[in-house]
Amino acid sequence: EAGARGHVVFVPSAGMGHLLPFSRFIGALSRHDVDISVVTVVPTVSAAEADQLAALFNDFPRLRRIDFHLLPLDASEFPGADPFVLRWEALRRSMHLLGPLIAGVTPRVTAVVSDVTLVSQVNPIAKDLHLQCYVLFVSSATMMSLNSYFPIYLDNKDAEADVGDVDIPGVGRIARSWLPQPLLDMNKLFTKQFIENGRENAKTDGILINTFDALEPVALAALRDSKVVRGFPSVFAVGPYSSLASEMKDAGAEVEDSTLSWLHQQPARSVVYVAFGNRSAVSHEQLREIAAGLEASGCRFLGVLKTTGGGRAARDSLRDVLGDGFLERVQGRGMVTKAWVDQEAVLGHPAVGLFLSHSGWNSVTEAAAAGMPLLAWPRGGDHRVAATVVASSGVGVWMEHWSWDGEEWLVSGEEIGAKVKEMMADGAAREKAARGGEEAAKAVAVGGSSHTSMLEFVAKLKA
Ligand code: BUP
Repeated sequence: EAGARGHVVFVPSAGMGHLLPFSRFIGALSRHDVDISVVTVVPTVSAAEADQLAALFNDFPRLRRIDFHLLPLDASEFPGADPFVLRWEALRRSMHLLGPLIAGVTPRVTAVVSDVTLVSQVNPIAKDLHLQCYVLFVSSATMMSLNSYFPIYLDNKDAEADVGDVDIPGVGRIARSWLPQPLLDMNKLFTKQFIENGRENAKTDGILINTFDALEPVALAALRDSKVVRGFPSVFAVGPYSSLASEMKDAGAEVEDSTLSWLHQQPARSVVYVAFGNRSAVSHEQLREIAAGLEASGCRFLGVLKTTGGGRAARDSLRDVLGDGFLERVQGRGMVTKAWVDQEAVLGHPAVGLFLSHSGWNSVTEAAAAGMPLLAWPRGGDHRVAATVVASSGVGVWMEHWSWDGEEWLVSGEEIGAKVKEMMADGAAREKAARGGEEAAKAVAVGGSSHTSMLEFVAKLKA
């Protein structure tokens, strides 16, 4: 029965950017003396998510799995909505089924940890059952401050006026152009969810974030001092997370081991690693400019094209995307793959000297942990807010004038090549990033800020 151990039920949401940090945090929590259950929805939206869940349950056989069946959602209600946002909505509309499900679980559940996309549904259910409820936030502390403050910003602004720059108390200005762009449209499904969940954060028992004190000192202090939102609950900065042992092995045939064996043959810090996450499609035109830039830079490179989730690049052959002759011309010094690579291993590899990234939050924290300089080229979503952290923390450099997804103009190969070359030669940037990596290691070591935060969270679970 309940005992002093505590029994935590995790309620993850859809998308690798959500499931990866959830399973990595669950892995870290499993080292402590608590019972853990994971609410699991099948089928997952993408194959990568199914692999990730398999890796989690494989590595931690003591985890309990609570199968959750979704009510059908009429997708025609939301024309053009992103499949992941649609799944979030389906989850949200089925969440009332969660109460009875977790009320019947043994040992008795004591706390629920919800993805932020579901918290306005999950927190009231937890409160009804007299359970603690926490948010496991999958983006930055800066983004958490935007999410929690945005409803207040809207309440205070002239109702007729457009959304503009958002001045977050204690954090600073988030320019209108850095916001996730759906937020400019109040009718978007994403915006409605964002506002409802943003209001709910402050009503939970605490927020877990994949960050660490040295990475986002200002945003963390502002949240903890309740400058952003009055009466804000505890904020546990418990990152950066590490990947699970079998994350890669379980991905089976999709794993590209040859990327690592190729890296082993390259000189130290000679390779630019280029990856824009698994959701951020880049146009063929822009990909060709990136390819031309890498070729012109004279640097070695490893490029990962979006491989899962049905993006454009996933369906076309590399030759079609990159143009005739490119792969032949760069043979030996450039490798391009569509497979899922072990990004953590790549970023930790001595041959890699720079990460050209869309600055998805998981990628930013992985670069920070590896002490790898990051050249941030945000695409959409929360990437520009993450890029502000890249720039302010010294993890890397943000090319602020490089375009959004969907914008008409291209960044030229010439400009990309010149920047890459400059950063590869920038010893000061490398030093700064390396110092960030040392801070990250310190944070998660015994006595470090993230380790201490984790122990405080575990203690609250047992209280
Ligand atoms: Br692609 C790829 N290998 O080949 P982000 C990605 N990853 O390990 P997201 C691999 O996926 P958005 C690959 O290490 C990171 O943990 C990578 O998360 C891993 O971006 C994760 O960086 C990608 O948060 O896009 O989720 O692709 O931010 O738009 O949700």
